[in-house]
Order: sequence, then structure tokens, then C-alpha cells
Amino acid sequence: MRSGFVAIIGRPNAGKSTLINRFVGEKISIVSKRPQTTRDKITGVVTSEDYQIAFVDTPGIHSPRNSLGGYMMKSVRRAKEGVDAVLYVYDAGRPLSDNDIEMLQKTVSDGTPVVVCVNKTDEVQDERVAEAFMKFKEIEGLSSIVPTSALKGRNTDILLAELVKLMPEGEKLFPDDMLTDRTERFLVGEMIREKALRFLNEEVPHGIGVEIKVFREREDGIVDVEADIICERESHKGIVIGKKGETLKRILTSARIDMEELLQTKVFLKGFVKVRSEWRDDEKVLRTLGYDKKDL
Ligand SMILES: Nc1nc2c(ncn2[C@@H]2O[C@H](COP(=O)(O)OP(=O)(O)OP(=O)(O)O)[C@@H](O)[C@H]2O)c(=O)[nH]1
Ligand SMILES: [Mg+2]
Repeated sequence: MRSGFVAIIGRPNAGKSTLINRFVGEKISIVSKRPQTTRDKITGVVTSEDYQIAFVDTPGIHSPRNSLGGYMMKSVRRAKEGVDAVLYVYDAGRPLSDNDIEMLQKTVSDGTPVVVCVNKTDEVQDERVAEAFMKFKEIEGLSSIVPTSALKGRNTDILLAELVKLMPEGEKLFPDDMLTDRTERFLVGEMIREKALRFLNEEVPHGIGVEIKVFREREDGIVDVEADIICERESHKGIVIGKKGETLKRILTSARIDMEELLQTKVFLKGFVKVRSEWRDDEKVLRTLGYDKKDL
């Protein structure tokens, strides 16, 4: 039996969350076409007869512009500590910066095995993929480089097998049926944020935070969820609500469908839009939204 932890890191939008969902086989981490979708570490557990890997999805590495961004970067740094391997997800359509190369080089020389996946091979030309390969090959000590499409599931089995090889011999660390460390309460909040990222434009979605105020199961199994959708400005509030409340309704309806799928029951969802200016720089708000104290 092999078992261990793998931190999934990379630039925003590279496909980290898409990949962890594919490994786990369930949607445990939200995905959007916008960068900086993931804001917190999320563990996803993959168990088979002869291995168990706990993957840790992390926020995309960027230069933070507010406390939330600083929190996100701290949580990436901490996620890398003590893991058995790092999986670096690279979007083959993006330039590879010297900073990234340096960071990977340092991780390897610190003694953590690093696997790179050159992702989005379904939409990027082969020459670009080959070019990326050459660059990664120059980094000494990488355990392996695998071209993947997290979206289509191309080569993700090969990638998983490469990671299993790096896991130490040991017992399972989690129960067989455990898929994630995150609560249903957290996941439903994320579903609302995912839809806000999908249905809102420009700078508005990045300033959205979700606080689940009520998460309650009735005797007959129906679940009531009430959420505050927090935005940064009055003008944003109007945009989130939309003409005749249409945008808010779209966000909530779409989130509710996902919640019902997750919880396998009927959900009554209410959402209230609130304004808290500069909340992303307000530690008190960040704490009420559930961000881990240790990383703040
Ligand atoms: N074409 C293509 N798109 C992909 C692939 N993997 C992910 N995507 C898309 O890329 C976008 C970002 O995916 P995410 O999984 O949210 O990326 P992430 O690295 O978790 O992003 P952050 O959480 O912002 O750091 C989404 O629109 C995905 O559908 C892939 O292999 N091919
Ligand atoms: Mg993500």
C-alpha cells in the first residue's frame, strides 16, 4: 500500500481544480474561466486497492493585491510543506516565467519530488507543448513531465500513476469513502461563488464572497440554505441583482441545481446581496467567511 499527500500548484487558471475533480471523480473544487477562482486549500482523496493519495488543490500563484490574495499565497506555501510530492500544473498556452522555473528548481532541491503536467494539450498546438517540454527538461531533478488535458481526461491516468510511484509505503490516512475534507456547508457556498464567477462580468466577480448563514436539514430531508453574497460596492450590488432580480435569480437557480445534485435532496436556497467595502482587506470579514486563521 502506498499513501501520501500531493500539493497541486500552478498559475491561476492552469486547470488545477479541473484536475483534482477528475482524480477524485466528483466535483469538490469549483472551476471557472476566470483566474483566481480557488481561494483556499481543498483536499480531495483518491483511494484504490493499493494506494491512497490526498491531493491538495491550492489557489493560483500570483502577486497579491489585497489581504485575501496574501492569504491565498500563504496557503499555497503552507500546502507545499510536508507533502510527499508537488504536482505543478502548467497551462501550455501561457508563457513559462523564470520565477516559476526558479520555484520548481527550489522545490526539487529542498527534497520534494516534483511532477509537471503540461495541461490543455487539447487546445494548444503540438509545437507549444514540445517547447514547454524542452524548457521543463532543463530543470534538473524533475520526477516526470506529462502532457495532459484535465478537461478531456487525456493522460490523467498516466499522471496519477506517476504520482503513485512517488508515494511512500504506508497505511491509508483517510476512510475509504472520504472524498474531501470540506463540509457540505463549504461546498454549497463555493457553488454560489462559482455561478457568480460565471454569470457576472468584469471586476465584479472577483469581489464576491459568500457566507452561508443557514444550512439546515428538515425532518423530511429538504435542506434550507441561506447565503449572504457579499460584494464591494453599491454599484456592484445592483449588477449582482440585475434587472428585475434576474442575474441573482440565475446565480441562485444554477447553484441550487448543483446543491441538489451534491446533497441528493431538494434544496430551498435564499440569497441576500450585501455590500462590505474593501472586505478583501478586512480580516474580520475574511474570518467570518471561514478563511483559515493560520493563513491570515
Ligand atoms: N481546453 C482546456 N481547458 C481546460 C483544461 N483544464 C482546465 N481548463 C479550463 O481552464 C479554466 C480554468 O480551470 P480551473 O480548473 O478553474 O483552473 P485553476 O488552475 O484551478 O484556476 P485557479 O483556481 O484560478 O487558480 C476553466 O475554464 C477550465 O474548464 C484543459 O485541459 N483543456
Ligand atoms: Mg482552482
